[in-house]
Amino acid sequence: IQSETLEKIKHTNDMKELQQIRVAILGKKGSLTSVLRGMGKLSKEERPVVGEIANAVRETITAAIDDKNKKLEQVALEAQLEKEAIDVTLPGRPVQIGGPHLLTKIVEEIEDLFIGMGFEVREGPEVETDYYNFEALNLPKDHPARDMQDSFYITNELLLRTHTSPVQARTMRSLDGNQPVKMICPGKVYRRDTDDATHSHQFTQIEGLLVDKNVRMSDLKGILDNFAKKMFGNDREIRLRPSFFPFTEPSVEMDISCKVCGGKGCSVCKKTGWIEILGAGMVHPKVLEMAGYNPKEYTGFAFGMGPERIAMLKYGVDDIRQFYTNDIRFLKQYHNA
Ligand code: FA5
Repeated sequence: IQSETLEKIKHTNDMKELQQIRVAILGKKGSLTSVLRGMGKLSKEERPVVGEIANAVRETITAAIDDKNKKLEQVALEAQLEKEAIDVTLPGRPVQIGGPHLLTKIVEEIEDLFIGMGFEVREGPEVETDYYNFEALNLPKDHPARDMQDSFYITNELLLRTHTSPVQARTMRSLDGNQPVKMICPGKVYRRDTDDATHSHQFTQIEGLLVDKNVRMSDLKGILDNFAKKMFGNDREIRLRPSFFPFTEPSVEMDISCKVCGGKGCSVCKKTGWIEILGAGMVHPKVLEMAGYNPKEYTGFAFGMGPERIAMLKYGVDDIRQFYTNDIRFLKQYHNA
């Protein structure tokens, strides 16, 4: 047994095989184990002689297995170290540096501009009640102007807000009807619009609201003019067109001349030379009243703009879908803008 086993141990290079050898000889049913078990059948004289030999064989084999095991472990460790060696001379992988999304930057820029004019920044829920999205803004359930904004309804009374104007009503309601308001509210809005170069079913708006005693249309015009000049520079033209919103009276829309074509007409401005960027007007007396303000004492103006369109104008982006398709090549262009 001894010479045969030592030979096997010598020739194996595998830890599993070594373990098998150990089991075959020294295991419960191993050949040496059965010799030792069979000792009882031997005569008194034979027992110590065979016992001594068997023990010596066991010790020799155990030592040989342990020794081989250590050697195999050493070989395995060396192989692993070699495999995992780090080549410090290899060049490192370039780190991709991220940056804020162009839209985030524009919204922050607009916020800073209005904060500079004394406005505070507020927020409101994206899942809105029918009441705040429409009714509190003078759009009762059967009002035809509701058709102007096809909406994503969740239940009969809950919908994804179609504009940031409900935050006007929420802000006024949160006060006691006797405090001036000067706030802007940026946020996401949702409409069942068909996506094209200038329309997206989800986009951003920034609402503005100023309520105080003696607020006039000329105040609105002054603020909008200041905003447009700071945002686009003195060389860009703006125009106010009369418009209609149920929550403002009178209402206007502000257009700005198209930078891409210089006012001549292109696909961005649908060949008109102008792009509509915001709606505005004097807060309707009914809206003030529903929010707890006395319209004889308080007046106000409000506006709502689309920062995507503003970014498109400022940076000559020709498709609104670029903001939402996450093409890293597009986004990277504006990291240092
Ligand atoms: C409104 O949403 C009014 N709540 C704005 C308002 C506020 C008027 C306060 C008066 C007082 P309108 O639907 O026109 O208005 O949208 C306002 C702006 O959002 C538009 O000028 C445009 O810049 C942007 N906008 C509208 N629809 C889309 C769209 N589908 N994709 C991208 N931008 C859009």
